[in-house]
This record gives sequence, C-alpha cells and structure tokens, in this order.
Amino acid sequence: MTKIAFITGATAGIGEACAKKMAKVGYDLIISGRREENLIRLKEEILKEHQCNIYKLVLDVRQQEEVFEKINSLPEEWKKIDLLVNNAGLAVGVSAIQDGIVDDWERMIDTNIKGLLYITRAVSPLMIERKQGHIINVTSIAGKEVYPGGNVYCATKHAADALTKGMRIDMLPHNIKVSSVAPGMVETEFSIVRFKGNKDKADQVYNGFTPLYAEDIAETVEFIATRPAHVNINDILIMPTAQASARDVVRN
Ligand code: NDP
Ligand code: 8X3
Repeated sequence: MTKIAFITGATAGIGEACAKKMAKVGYDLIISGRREENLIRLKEEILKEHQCNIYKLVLDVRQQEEVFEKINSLPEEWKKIDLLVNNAGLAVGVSAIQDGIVDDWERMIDTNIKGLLYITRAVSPLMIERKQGHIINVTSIAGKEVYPGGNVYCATKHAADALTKGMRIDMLPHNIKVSSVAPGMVETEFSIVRFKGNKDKADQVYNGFTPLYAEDIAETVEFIATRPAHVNINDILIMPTAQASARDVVRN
C-alpha cells in the first residue's frame, strides 16, 4: 500500500523540497502551509513528474482549533499517515533580548514550539492506532548552539530538540520512530522572513560561500525515512562544508 507523508511548511524551501523528494520515492502527500496558491502550484508541479495522490491542507500551525479540526476532518483514507515531517517554522529578527520585539518572539514560539506540538498531538494518535509511523522534526544547528541575535529562535529550536527526545521516549512502546534533522545554513526563504522582506540583508547571509540547498535536507529526510524497520536515525546534524558551527563560516 502506498505510504502517506504529511509535510508541514510545504509552500517553500525545505518542506517543498521534501514533498518533491517523497513523491519521487513513491509516497502520497498531504502538503500544508498557509499560502494556498503555493500549495496549488506545488501540487501541479509534482503531478507533472510523478503519479501520486496529493491532499492540500491550508493550515496555520499556530491555530490550535484549526489544526485539530482540519486534521480530525481528513478523509479516512488520508488519516493513515506514515510519515510526519514537522518542518513549518521561522526566525523573525536578530535583536538582542533587551531590544526584542515581543510580537516576533511570539511568532517564533507559537510556530516552532506550539505549532509543532499541536500538529504532533493531532497526528500521533492516528499513528498509534495503526502501531506504525515516523515523525521527523526539522530542528537546526540553532537547537544545538546559541549565536548572537539568535536568542529566542535558538530557544525554540532547543525546545524542538528536547521535544524530539521526549517524543521518542513516548512513542517507543507504539513502534513509532522519532528523528530529527538539524541543518546549518540553507538558502531558502528563511532569511527573507527573518529580515522581514529585506532581500539585500537576506542575500548577505549566504554571500561568499556555498550554503546548503533545500534539496540537501530533503535528501537527508528521505534517507531517515527509508531505513529498514529496525533502524531509527535519532538525529542528523548537517552543515555546509564552509560552516563549522553556528558562528564559524568561511567566506571568500
Ligand atoms: P522557508 O521560509 O523557505 O519555509 C518555511 C515554511 O514554513 C513555509 O512553507 C511556511 O509556509 C511555513 N510556515 C511558517 N509559519 C507557518 C505557520 N504559522 N503555519 C504553517 N506553516 C508555516 O524556510 P525553510 O524551508 O528554511 O524552513 C523550514 C524549517 O527549517 C524551519 O523550521 C526552519 O526553522 C528550519 N531550518 C532552516 C534553516 C535555514 O537555514 N534555512 C536551517 C535550519 C533549520 P507559509 O508561509 O505558506 O505558511
Ligand atoms: C537556521 C540556521 O544558523 O540561522 O536554523 O540558525 S541558523
């Protein structure tokens, strides 16, 4: 039977690349995000290349009621989710704590921590019912280290790292794998969002070195998802060759 992958944040970057990759290896997809037009475009693009079924779920992961209502209302055949990729997330701003914009903090906390929790709370019982499944959380180098201007974003990714470990313990009796992939710098819309649409500032982040691309992370997610039943990859930290730690990047 065809497996189903549910990918949050599939309207751009890493999530979009994961959707394409998992379709390529034969999964049916639930693709979600807030931008419906991007989901429509992605569905069309994937269907040009692959024969699979795709369900579009327009969803803001911060909206608790919406998350539960929409996931509980999935058609029965779409509730058989084999793989959940908790990818939706963002960084907003680089202010020091004393200058921090509270609304930015709330967007990050609500999306990266609470959103991940709501989605997992809604999907994991469906996996438990079938005694199978795999949850892959997209964390970050920011979940392992803290860098200047990273404060709240790093805290949310440390939380995602801790939640991955906690979820793995909770899912253990239910035959559900829990993994994380922790990327360093990946060129996506991430920095455009972080710098609130300032493309020049965003481009500077990736200047003078070759960053990771979304496809690199999708390939890693595919690897994690396709190990044999008795193998779980707990965590993969993946960096551009030019990046040694959150703060050490070699630029030309
Ligand atoms: P993008 O900005 O390109 O993509 C982010 C995705 O998250 C979009 O699809 C966006 O969809 C979705 N998203 C954001 N907020 C919400 C929300 N409230 N509800 C639903 N979906 C939401 O960034 P990336 O692809 O780079 O980021 C994906 C993940 O990877 C994030 O968790 C990020 O923290 C993590 N990461 C990124 C790194 C990088 O350097 N790029 C490195 C390490 C980790 P929409 O706006 O349509 O809702
Ligand atoms: C995104 C990568 O280095 O900006 O998680 O934290 S970084």
